[in-house]
Amino acid sequence: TNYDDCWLRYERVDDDELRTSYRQRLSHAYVSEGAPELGAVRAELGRGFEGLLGREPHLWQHPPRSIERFLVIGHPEEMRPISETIDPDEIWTLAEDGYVIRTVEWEEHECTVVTAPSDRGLVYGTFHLLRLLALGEPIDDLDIVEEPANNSRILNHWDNPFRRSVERGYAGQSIFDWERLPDLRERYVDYARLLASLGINGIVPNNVNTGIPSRPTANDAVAERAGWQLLESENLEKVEALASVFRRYGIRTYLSVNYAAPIRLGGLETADPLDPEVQQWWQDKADEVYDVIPDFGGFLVKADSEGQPGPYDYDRSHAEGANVLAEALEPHGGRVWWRAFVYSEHDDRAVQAYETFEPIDGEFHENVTVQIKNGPIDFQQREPISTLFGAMPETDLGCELQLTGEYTGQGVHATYHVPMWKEILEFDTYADGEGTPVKDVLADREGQGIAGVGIVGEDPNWTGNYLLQSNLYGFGRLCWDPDLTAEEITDEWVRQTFGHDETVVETVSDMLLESWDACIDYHTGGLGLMHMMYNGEAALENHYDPAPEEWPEYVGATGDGIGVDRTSSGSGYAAQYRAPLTDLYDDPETCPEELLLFFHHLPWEYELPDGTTVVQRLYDNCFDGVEAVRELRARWNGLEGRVDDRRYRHVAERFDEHVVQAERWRDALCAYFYDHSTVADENGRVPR
Ligand code: BDP
Repeated sequence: TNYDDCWLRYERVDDDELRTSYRQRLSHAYVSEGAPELGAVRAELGRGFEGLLGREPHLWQHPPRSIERFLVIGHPEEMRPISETIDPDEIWTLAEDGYVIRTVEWEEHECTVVTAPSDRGLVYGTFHLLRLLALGEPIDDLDIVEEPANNSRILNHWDNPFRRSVERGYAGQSIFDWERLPDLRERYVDYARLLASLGINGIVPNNVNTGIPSRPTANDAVAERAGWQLLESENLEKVEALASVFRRYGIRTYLSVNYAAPIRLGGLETADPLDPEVQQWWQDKADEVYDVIPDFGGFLVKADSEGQPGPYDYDRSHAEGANVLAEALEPHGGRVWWRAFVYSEHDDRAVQAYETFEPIDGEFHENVTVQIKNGPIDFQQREPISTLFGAMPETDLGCELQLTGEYTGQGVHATYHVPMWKEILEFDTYADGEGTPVKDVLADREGQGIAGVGIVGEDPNWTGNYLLQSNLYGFGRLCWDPDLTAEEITDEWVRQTFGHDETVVETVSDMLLESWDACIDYHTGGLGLMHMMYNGEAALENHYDPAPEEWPEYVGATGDGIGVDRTSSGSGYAAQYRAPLTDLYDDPETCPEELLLFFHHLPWEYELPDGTTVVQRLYDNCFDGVEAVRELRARWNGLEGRVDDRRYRHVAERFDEHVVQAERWRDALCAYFYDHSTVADENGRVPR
């Protein structure tokens, strides 16, 4: 193909001993048949072994008696080498998506067994085995038992059907070609493979902005966001075609739907969720969708947010709003993912999601998941963790993360999000006393999980900047196992992507792991400020260039100080946390420095614990951030000759631009801090 294989490159294993051992154990494969997922398993084995081992496996429909060692993939009870060596109860009691990979002795044979309670589990187990080979791990004595921590692991595409633009996409057009569907593209299969290799089990292929704003808008991007049309009867066949590809890889398809669909599609007068005709319309629509797509996942909804219609149009609560869809999906096993990203005119946007949702905890149907962005503002470089994760014990919750780098340098800056996501998932909410991190809140219940705003587009490398493939990889791995460390995930990605040259592995890993800190420093000054980007008048706002003066309410710069008072006595955001956190953030002496100005408005010359003033720290961090990016570039440049030329040059060019942009941010921010504070930089770097 003319696009990249990402981490599924399957390059030849060049260690002779390992390759020999892999070949001896795996060249003959007895693989169960039947389900479409097993077709995917066989295809992947063929592709993987051809690359890694230089030959496709011999596939058997019965145990190959004459072969000493072989691979067995199938369900327990179905195949003797499995049923006679592994207690089926062990498998049937695993989570549905779990699997076991084990070396067993069966009769005269040594078998490598991959088994699982579901077809999807067999897909995951197969990809895991291939990953072991790509990572050069020994496989002589395997005993791996895996279960995903999170039940739902979903990608949200902000892709606009029909025009194929991608909202906040920086890697070209949408890969989904709705005009041509139900005709399929090879690229769908390859995307499904990438996702399945990580254990992603759901996709929403269309933007949460589905068009039809309840208020008229001058924004012509809205006309492009015609996602509501996918629910039209004649388009469901297209959705099913796409779903049929993803289904083979264990991935369920969902749709973003527009809350006013009963009006727009059904010709009703209202979309009031308490109106019986509206309820009937959703039920009929759900029946129709499931007739065409029997394993349809459900609906994702952005309601009453940024011009999208919602229950507030009818004075109904968000629970009433979500429940009507939930009732329609319920008989079919579908689920509503209802976004908590709701805000309107308010002095402090940070407090709004909690004010909207916390009071209605417990009022949602069982098949509704409230999908909460990681922070209270909007995917900023670093935010405190949303108060809602600790505030809705009676509701199924999902965490929404952003893979695409809307605020972290888009397709240019090499900003790796995994360290940020670790910080989010490890954050202690105190929801159930000390030791209730976000990852446990999410893993606690079946109707929960993690959703990520996608990053791929038509670009040959999928993600704009090649290095940003790591964000898709890391997202999937963390959804599966949030206990993995950032270092482990990064090492896996680099080895599968660039091979095992230790200099490359170490250099690229360190670069990625340090990139987020640098990004925070030059984009924000590192003390919790945010939202200092340029918006612009264009159809879709820019959100890339610096413009600290554009959103004064988020920055709180005045002649006497900077930051926003969000303490209990300020906007009240800090008071939405559980008690120990409220106290922590309320007091500038205990508030973590990296969030200080998010919670407090402080004098420019307020002294930090080491004696440096706030304004001086802002200057210093901005300069340090640029230095760090220069350092990243230098380290990448040191890899010339160790990474193939095409990838080397592509990334090197991005780094040249990354440095330029980091300098622009530093200069714009420092000038702004100086203008308001009139305090000179001690080191004379900021023009006066
Ligand atoms: C903001 C994006 C906007 C999205 C919105 C959302 O700028 O394009 O539509 O989030 O999450 O960050 O709905």
